[in-house]
Amino acid sequence: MPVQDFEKIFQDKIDAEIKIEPRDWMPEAYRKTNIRQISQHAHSEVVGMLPEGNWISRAPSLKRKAILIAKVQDEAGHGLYLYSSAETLGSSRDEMIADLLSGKAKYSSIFNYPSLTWADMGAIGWLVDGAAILNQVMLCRTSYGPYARAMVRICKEESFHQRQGFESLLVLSKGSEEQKAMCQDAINRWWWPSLMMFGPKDSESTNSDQSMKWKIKRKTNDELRQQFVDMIAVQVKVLGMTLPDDKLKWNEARKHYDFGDINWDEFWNVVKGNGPCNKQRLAARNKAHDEGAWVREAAMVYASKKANREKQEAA
Ligand code: FAQ
Repeated sequence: MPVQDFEKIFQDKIDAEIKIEPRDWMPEAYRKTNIRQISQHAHSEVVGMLPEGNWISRAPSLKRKAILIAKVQDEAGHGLYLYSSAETLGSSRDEMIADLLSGKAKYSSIFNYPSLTWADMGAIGWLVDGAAILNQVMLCRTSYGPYARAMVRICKEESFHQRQGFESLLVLSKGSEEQKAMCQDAINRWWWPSLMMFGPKDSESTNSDQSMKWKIKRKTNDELRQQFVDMIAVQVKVLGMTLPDDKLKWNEARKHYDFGDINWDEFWNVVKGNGPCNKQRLAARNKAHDEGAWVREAAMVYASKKANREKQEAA
């Protein structure tokens, strides 16, 4: 069959909302862009543990500590589901991790900002997980089956993450003057980087057009960003706090909130590796990888001993 026929069958499936599965024929560019996006997503979950890991030993109560540990563990689990999903496309986990550790692979810009106070844990849950969920709810319907199925479980956990973040900020927002100020300061610092999580504006997004045709993405970067602004502009009022944007205003004609300009120079600077914590994040991942070498070696030896034993028992 000529390749055009394969391409037509593939696109017809996508148009009919039939999931693409690992053994199905797919264009090489579809495979590659899924590996790119899923592995970047997995790396984001793994690097995303670092800003929060920073506060586990300093959480203000046993309850907050238990919640934070559970959340950070969830992020590790998300990374694992996502690496497994990318592996079904023929990329090896070792390859993907090596690209992360060398700085070749991208991960979300947001995790290159420092977590300076306890209120940052609430702001990350509310804003960062909030932004992540909007994007990930759409990915539950992405066209590649293993990615879509991984996202269903991830979204359930992210939704708990966002609610715990909001609740934590709600407590601070009703506390002492210092706690209120800490809450507002965290919102001020995390607001603009959270908007950047959705990626460059649509006119600058190199992958969006093709990814929308292949239904890898179901909404554009700007559509999701607007949805996020509309959601948070309302929720911030419940906290009695403000967002650091003079131009934030309800637009009755558009039925959306207008908002100010994003600093795209800052975004690209962070994406290129020059954000406040890029070097620190990569150094932490490399250190963890080096120090975990003995665990990987032990697991391999155990697996091969177990396989030998099973072979002997079967003989
Ligand atoms: N940071 O053409 P587009 C989380 C790159 S998970 C860095 O628009 P695309 C959970 C992009 O890769 C957060 N780079 O790209 C959590 C591309 O470069 P490339 C992560 C970015 O793929 C919470 C170039 O710019 N979520 O937070 C960023 O169509 C709390 C051009 O951009 C996902 O990964 C950025 N923000 O759309 C964990 C979701 N934005 O690859 C711990 C899955 C763009 O051509 C604590 N990913 N770039 O060299 C996606 O939905 C998409 O990949 C987008 C970008 C929407 C992120």
